[in-house]
Amino acid sequence: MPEGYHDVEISNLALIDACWGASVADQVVDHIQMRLHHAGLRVTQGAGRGRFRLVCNMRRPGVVDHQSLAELPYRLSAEPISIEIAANQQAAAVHAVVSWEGDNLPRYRAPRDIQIDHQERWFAIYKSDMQIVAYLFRCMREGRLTPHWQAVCDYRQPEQVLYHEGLMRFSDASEALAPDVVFPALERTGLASTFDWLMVAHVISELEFDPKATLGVNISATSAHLHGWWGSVLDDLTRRPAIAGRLVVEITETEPLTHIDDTAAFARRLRACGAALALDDFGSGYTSIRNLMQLMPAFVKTDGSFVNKVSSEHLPCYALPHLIGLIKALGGTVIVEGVETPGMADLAYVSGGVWQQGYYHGRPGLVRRGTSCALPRAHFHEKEEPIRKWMN
Ligand code: G
Ligand code: MN
Repeated sequence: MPEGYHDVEISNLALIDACWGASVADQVVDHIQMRLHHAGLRVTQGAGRGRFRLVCNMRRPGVVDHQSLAELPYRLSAEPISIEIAANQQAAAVHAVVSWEGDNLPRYRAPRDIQIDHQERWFAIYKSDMQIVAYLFRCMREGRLTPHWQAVCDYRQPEQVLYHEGLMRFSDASEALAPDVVFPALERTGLASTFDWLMVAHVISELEFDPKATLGVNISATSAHLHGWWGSVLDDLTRRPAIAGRLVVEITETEPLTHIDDTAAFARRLRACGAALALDDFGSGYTSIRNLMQLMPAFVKTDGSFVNKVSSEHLPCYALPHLIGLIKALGGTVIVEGVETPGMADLAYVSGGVWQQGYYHGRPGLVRRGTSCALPRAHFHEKEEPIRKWMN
């Protein structure tokens, strides 16, 4: 939570009003107000509709602690607000995107940006996105999402596993919603960080449950900072090094990491508590070498397109060994993603990629196969200052 901010706002209230009308917007305001009361907070009306001033004495123990305040916007955002009657549709719900006012959070996409990004199409996109995310959060609450695990294997001994990456899937196999529809909807509505918070909690509880597992969790760039829910999670991990040492956090640059100093501060705290950072889909999207040097991730996962292009019969592209060489020269451990065939596995290996992930080694599944070794501790784990290898 940004120091000194006691004001929260429903940042998608105008959008809810435009899409579903004023009475639904009023219902959303009432719901959030009620939830704030239930959280034990005294609330006064902030400057404007959908804005609340939290009147609480944070020094008085037992009233409300700093950590639960930091998580408050995410808890409120994850809470579905039924609009069944207003929408005249069974199970229809919306989510209020609750955030601290004052914009201290590193800002990536916010709900309001959808209007700028999609102009006259925004209305239809927003309604459909909200329907998707409301359904997703409902499935999560009702246990209708199942974690699937995909191993990162050693090419030479595929039963040797670096870690298993966790991927949430709908339990119902006939579910038509695919991850490449769900995740962009989460990003566009501003609810990706709330989903990440639930996912990280889930993977940590899986680590508690299975002391032999080493597990990876994906978070979006929007969640990679210390101003939101990570503070209390990292405090908890610091107290439990046996859990932290088995956790890998994967960040994808679906958005350019414009708040790189915030992301780097997060990366340092993560390393300090013994967990590992992985930069996902490297080489696609907005990846920059400079970011790699600032974040010093233990693992860098090359985007699946690279191994795919090396093995392409028409127009092969031989960037993979150079990309792997670059990452290694900078001090990272490489994971080659998207290995689908024995030929691709061989090519990735001769390109320098010992650690591999992809359908050839195993699809994401319910059962975790193979044995995890302790995560290799790169030498920069020991030091706080950027090592020469990364910064030169
Ligand atoms: O961005 P990230 O690498 O975390 O995405 C993982 C996604 O990639 C999952 O949806 C997973 O099912 C998919 N995936 C895993 N292995 C392969 C593969 O070998 N080929 C392709 N095309 N997709 C894969
Ligand atoms: Mn990943």
